[in-house]
Amino acid sequence: MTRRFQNFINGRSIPPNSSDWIDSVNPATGEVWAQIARGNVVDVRLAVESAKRASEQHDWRYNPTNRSKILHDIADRLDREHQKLIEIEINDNGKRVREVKAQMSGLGDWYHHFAVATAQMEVENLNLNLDGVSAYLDLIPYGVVGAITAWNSPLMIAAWKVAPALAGGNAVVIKPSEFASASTVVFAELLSDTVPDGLINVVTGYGDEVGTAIIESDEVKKVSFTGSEIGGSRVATTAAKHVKPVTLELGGKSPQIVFRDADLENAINGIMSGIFLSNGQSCVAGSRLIIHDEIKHSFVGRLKEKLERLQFGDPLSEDTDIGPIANKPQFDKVLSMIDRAKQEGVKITAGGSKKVVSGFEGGFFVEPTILENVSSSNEIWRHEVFGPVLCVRGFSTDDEAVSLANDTDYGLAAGIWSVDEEFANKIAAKIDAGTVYINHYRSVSAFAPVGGVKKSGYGRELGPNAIRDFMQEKAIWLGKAVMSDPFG
Ligand code: TXE
Repeated sequence: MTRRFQNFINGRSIPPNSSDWIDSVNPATGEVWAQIARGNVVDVRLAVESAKRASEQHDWRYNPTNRSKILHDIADRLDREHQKLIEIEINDNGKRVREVKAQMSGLGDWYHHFAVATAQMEVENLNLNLDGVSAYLDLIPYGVVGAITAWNSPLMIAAWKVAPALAGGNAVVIKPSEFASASTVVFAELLSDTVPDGLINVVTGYGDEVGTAIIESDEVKKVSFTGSEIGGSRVATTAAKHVKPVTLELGGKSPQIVFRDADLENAINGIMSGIFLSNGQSCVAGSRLIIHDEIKHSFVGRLKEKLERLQFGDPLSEDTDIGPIANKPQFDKVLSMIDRAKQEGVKITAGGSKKVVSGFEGGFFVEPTILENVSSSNEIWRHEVFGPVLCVRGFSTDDEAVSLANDTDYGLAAGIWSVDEEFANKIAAKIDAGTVYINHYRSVSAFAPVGGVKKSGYGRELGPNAIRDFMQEKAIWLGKAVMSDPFG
């Protein structure tokens, strides 16, 4: 019997109202390893009602000290038991165990961070610069927050929404990607005796069924989405009909600019980390290398040498450098985009094909790929692949480098490699992106906001405003003097 992952509502695992299930395919084998509940609007209604009740509990809504304690309890539980989540997530999205271990061992840190942050929040008195009145700012929870997540890093993406949302006095209904839902369900089950019933609910299923039902529910007052541009646009459209705020963490086509004076070993590691770790399945993947003409050939040559040494294999093995692409649609998308690039005259300098891995013949493996002779009109330059595909273009002047970097409809992240930090900061100021890394790439911290400009979405996650983004400001005024007769 295939293992089944049910919805998690009001502190319990329950089967889907539809009695229908969706197969989960292990991308390393291409075989079904589990099934998830095919949730529907009835499940969503149950989850939202449960979340509403939990969010209205006095000791939750009005007691940040209690919220801080529960967030610390969540973090402690994850610190102790995150190992139970590792294999589950890898079975779903094929990410390498070395990366997933690191992500899961740090999962509790996101909840610790917001446990501390919520305890530090203070009432803010407003300087009205008016006589006879004073005012202060009250921050009130939305109540029920919908969190819609993607398959590339399900539990880290969920943590960036759930931890600040709970810190802000809300309850959440999470809809993970139908391609990788299992670890989110197990996460909620793991916390069942740590978190008051109803604060964390998980309804699995399709985006246009469960996702839409969450957004359309009257009691869901805010939606936080991570996924594709088209998914985000549909989410925002549905939300707009219900006058509901959304945060959109969408795709990117992030540039990495390497100047002549760069520390090339450092830059090579930064480029490899940016596009070939996680098979480039990261929102901030540095998929466009923009490099000075004088160093391009040798730099690309060294990248190729590094790629040739990488080992394909079982994502559960510590020896594996390259695991499978996360799911079949994504596997097909990556290969078809490479094929179309070839037809458009792009040159394949490395990789470019699927890889048959011994023992994993049914897996979705793709060779790390380097493309040259790319022009601004090529699809591969304009659109997110979300795969291990690096486009390379040269430049001769600094202005040309900036112009190429900004030659995109997206603006999530960018990398700048130059030992002249003053110069690098001047370039960073000209780059349209939510995050710019200088002589570094891809790190994240709860203290630094994450998010994009242009078609990479809007709103931010993490950073100094993360909790406030899940709360609403209410100005409370106090009259200090008798009001004069307005018609006197
Ligand atoms: O995204 P989707 P997918 C990009 C990447 C990838 C593409 C598709 O380019 O190739 O998106 O990936 C839910 N109403 N990124 O399929 O479809 C859906 O069920 C409500 C970049 O994962 O956007 C899932 O839970 N919900 C991104 C979530 O949205 C809807 C990370 C994401 O699914 C919905 C992942 C709807 N109409 C993919 N449509 C990043 N920047 O990190 C879908 N969903």
